[in-house]
Amino acid sequence: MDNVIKHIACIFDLDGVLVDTAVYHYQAWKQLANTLGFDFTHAQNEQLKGVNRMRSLDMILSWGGIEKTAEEKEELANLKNSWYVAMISKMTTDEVLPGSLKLLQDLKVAGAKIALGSASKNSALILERTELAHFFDAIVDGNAVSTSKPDPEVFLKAAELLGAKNTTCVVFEDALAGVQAAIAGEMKVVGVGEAENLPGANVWVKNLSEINVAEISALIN
Ligand code: B16
Ligand code: MG
Repeated sequence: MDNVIKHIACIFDLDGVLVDTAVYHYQAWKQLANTLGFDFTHAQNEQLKGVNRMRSLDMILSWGGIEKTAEEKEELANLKNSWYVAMISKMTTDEVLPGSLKLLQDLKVAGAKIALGSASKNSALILERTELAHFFDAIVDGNAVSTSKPDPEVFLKAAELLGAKNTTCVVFEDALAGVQAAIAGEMKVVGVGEAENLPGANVWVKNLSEINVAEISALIN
């Protein structure tokens, strides 16, 4: 099995797969919405999973029925990000989601190539705070791509940096846009969440404790 896994590339989404930062995104977006005079719900926050910062702001402003200029939007996105960064700066290794650390360790031992494929522009800080950075052979995040999931750019770039064929990649995703991006890139997908919310994934898990190296290997072979 070890020989097989060496030819497999695993590409991990960050927020919602390795760590739970959705709670911090929620608090910061809610603070921004409240500042602008309207509320922001948990259900709305769910819709922002995997969506990049500026697109998230556009959706929130439309929910609040507010229009802003490009310059004002830039300022609002920066304000939200400053609050968000203050929160994630205090993250600890305790905030790594169940099963993530063990799976990364097992994949490393088995010789798999490992990349990050995230929409976040704050991935470096999150990986540093949670002490996960050393697992990754390549990091592709919101700073490195020009298009957002469901476009496959983030995952195709990760595969290229790993020197892997896209058909030998397994993507781990918690957002529908991310699952769609992986499918568009002709990659296998492990959906982290409910099957009804992540149609098209090859397998679904509650968290990464529910899948192991042999099962990942079987997705490709
Ligand atoms: P930032 P992922 C995504 O990360 C989040 O799911 C999404 O809610 C967030 O808006 C996006 O990152 C951008 O984050 O403002 O930190 O650049 O799930 O693709 O790892
Ligand atoms: Mg995610």
